[in-house]
Amino acid sequence: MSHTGSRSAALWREAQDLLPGGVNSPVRAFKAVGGTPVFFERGEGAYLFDVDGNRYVDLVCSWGPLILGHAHPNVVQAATRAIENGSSFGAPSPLELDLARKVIAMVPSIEQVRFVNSGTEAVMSAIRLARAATGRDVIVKFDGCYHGHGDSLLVAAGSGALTLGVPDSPGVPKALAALTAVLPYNDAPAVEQFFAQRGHEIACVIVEPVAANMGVVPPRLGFLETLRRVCDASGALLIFDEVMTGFRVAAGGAQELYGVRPDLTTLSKILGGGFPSGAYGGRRDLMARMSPSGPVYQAGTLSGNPAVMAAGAATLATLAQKKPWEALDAQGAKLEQGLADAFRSAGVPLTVTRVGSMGTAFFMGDEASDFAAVKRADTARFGRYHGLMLERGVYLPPSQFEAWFLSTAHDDAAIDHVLAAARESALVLAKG
Ligand code: KE4
Repeated sequence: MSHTGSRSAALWREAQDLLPGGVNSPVRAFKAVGGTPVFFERGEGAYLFDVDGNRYVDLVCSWGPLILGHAHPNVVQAATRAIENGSSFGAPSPLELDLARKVIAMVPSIEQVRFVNSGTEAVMSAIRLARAATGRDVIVKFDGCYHGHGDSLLVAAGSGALTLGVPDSPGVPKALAALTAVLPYNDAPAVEQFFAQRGHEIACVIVEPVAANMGVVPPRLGFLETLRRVCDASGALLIFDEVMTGFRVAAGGAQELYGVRPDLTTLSKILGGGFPSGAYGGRRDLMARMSPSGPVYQAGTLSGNPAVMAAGAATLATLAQKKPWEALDAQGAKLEQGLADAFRSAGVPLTVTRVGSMGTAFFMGDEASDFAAVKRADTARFGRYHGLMLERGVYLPPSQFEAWFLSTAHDDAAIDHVLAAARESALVLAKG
């Protein structure tokens, strides 16, 4: 199967003229894996169909939102009904209360919630709130974690553990980056040391409770508890960025799975059922500070959009009814074990990490416990693997440092197809 079929290739040539780098989000351009992006025109359940009629098992699921698979009838019906009544009112509607009730019921630490339109916007707003609530400017993030493209988060680790950050993109002011400290993920002693020296300066710690933007790296035992403890001791707020893990790893996300409660939570992806969405929420005393109930400003023309609220509510209602998390974990385990077996028997080093229905296959032999470790993965070999799997009808995220996702539509037939393709690909890679 040629995945660079004539129509995809032609569209890709035109795309590069119309859009910077040919895409609307960088990772889609296949730069990390080589080859040219595939253009899709339809999704159905666990499958994507490209513009040349090729079918793929989709392990990207729009980077997480599609936990019910593509075009789930409950979501399609809800969004269609909503939009038939008009696409936007720019005013309150019952639909936003419907989704708010569901979010507050499902996410343990959320007492009040505000909807926005992306994960980036949710994170930017939560950080502004934390800075306002504490009167402090310095924030802490972790190496290898991604929290959207807000300036304060596009920051790399400074030279020493106690120094503050440096811009990770042109256009981010040095002065702003210097207000972000970047610590090593899963390194509780480094967190303790930093807070012992500078805890009184910190507005918040923001963390992916399961890191998934360096590939999936689960939290070490006690790491999240350490964050909770140092925040309590220093007066800093703890923000769980559950854009990926929210509603994915458990009904109440990672904070339910690991039993650690943040002060604020950011959400997106599954929240909107595949529509542009975002939310931040948490303790009522904190959220009350947001305009117009309080002085902290944040606004959005299409926040609480009726079609988005309807799609999100249908998604969460379907999850609450099906309670699919054990079944998703079982399918994830089947995929993890099958991949490990395929590459072990081919003699190709592979480390598979996973939490429920999200995981990563790192092309390396040692443990994937933090950013320094996963950076040793063989990205060239991953690039070849990505192409081999694409030719065998499997659409993997086009980067070694991303997660694969399963949906409730990924039945045994879909998983078996992926594992058959992986066995063939492993043998090809073993030949060098
Ligand atoms: P958006 O602004 O892209 O909706 O969300 C940003 C964001 C925030 N927090 C976490 C934990 C995230 O994973 C993301 C976005 N995730 C990436 C996937 N690694 C989106 C894919 C892309 O950038 O195209």
